[in-house]
Amino acid sequence: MKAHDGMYIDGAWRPAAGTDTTEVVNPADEQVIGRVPAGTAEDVDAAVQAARAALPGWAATSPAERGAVIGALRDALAARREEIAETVTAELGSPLPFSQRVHADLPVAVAGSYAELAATYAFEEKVGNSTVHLEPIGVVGAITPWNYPLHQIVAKVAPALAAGCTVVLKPAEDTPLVAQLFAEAADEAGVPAGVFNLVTGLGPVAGQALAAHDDVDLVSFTGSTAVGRSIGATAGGALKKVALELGGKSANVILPSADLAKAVNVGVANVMSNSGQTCSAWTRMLVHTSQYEQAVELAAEVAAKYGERIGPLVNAKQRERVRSYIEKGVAEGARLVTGGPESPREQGYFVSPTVFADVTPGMTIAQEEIFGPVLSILRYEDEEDALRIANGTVYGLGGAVWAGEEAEAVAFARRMDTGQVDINGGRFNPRAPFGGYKQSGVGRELGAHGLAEYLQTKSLQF
Ligand code: TXE
Repeated sequence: MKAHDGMYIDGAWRPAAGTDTTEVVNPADEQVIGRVPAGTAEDVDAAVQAARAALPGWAATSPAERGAVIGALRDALAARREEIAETVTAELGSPLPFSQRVHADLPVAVAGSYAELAATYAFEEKVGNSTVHLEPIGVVGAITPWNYPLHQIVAKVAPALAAGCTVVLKPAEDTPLVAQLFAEAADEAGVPAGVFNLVTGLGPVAGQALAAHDDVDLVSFTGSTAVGRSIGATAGGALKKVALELGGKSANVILPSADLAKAVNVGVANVMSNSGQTCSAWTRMLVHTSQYEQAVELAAEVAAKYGERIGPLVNAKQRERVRSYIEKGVAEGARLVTGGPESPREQGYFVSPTVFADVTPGMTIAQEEIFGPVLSILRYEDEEDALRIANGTVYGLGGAVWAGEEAEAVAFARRMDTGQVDINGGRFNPRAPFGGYKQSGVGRELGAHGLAEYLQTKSLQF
């Protein structure tokens, strides 16, 4: 795989300050496929300085000009669809069709939405005798994870650029190659020097330096709740703005009036997708006691079919983590109906699609984010019980409700403490705000709400 041996700073690939590198490993066969520089505080500082210097010029461009640049970025990403998909397949391990359809195409849709929004967003409002100006917040430090590596980058960089901000990106160490491709696309699209900068490297070194940098105005982070909490504390201490997109333990609530087979089929597919490495995955299926055994049987059947179709987990650490959760599920008395902790293949970080029945709300596998292809099926007695279980975790990111009538599902969804709910299998909307209630995060990404995160308001009174 092609890998740059420098950082993209101030519009050019420059040698890193230090000589350390990180390996990129293909999780499907455990082979090293590339090496990228491991950034230090010095690299981060150079990138932040470039972003600071470029800020006045970029902030002064018209929204239409910014929209045109983001449109060109969208086109540059679209033109690289195959290269992006192959790169994500190599460093994340997802099957190529999924990489094409999701990892490559979704960021193109998101970039396209911000090309439009930049040009149409109301950056100026009139309120009585005042005009309110929505101005860029400044230099953004973006720290992204590996699970949807390009989507997570575009979901931060595109709205930041639309707002008139400049950016320093520290992508996940497992998936730096697609981040380098993004930098190439930004360069090709005519994003001016210093407006977008890339520093690869380790979280506790380069990520930490970026989050703590005095000259960063907003830190936008997606990743684990533990790291998010520490970034939030650092940023809060420095009184800088923070946007956090963290973990989830989303409930898929199947009401008795629903089409059970459809709800179970789609529900299992949702959890197995991307090998379960989706923060909003519906990892808890809630089924009425009268339909419980039927749902369990069907879920096990559907999950077993995913055996050959899902990719590995991203790295050995994640595989161990998922395995230990599966072992904990068994130890705490849940009923393993398919899958298990054993590796289904000799090579690669694979975990079998796994379904647990007889999961009770207090069990670890019903409370903590597993981030693997593991579904917990819980039983409820009535609607109030279902609501209590659905809302009974520290998280509130995604969710689903299925019912015979849409109105019944909507009424239930309105009572859920969560940032988004799919009604009867609703499709993901890249223009609708995405983010969490409770410990799932702070702020929103995507669409106009996502753009608003990168703005600050100034009122002029007349
Ligand atoms: O996340 P980390 P990991 C959850 C999921 C997963 C768990 C661990 O449950 O099993 O997190 O994954 C950077 N200062 N999610 O260890 O470490 C890191 O380099 C600044 C949910 O991979 O949070 C990477 O760029 N940055 C999730 C990013 O943070 C630091 C997606 C995420 O890595 C840092 C991924 C530090 N001290 C994992 N330490 C979601 N919400 O979608 C690490 N990083």
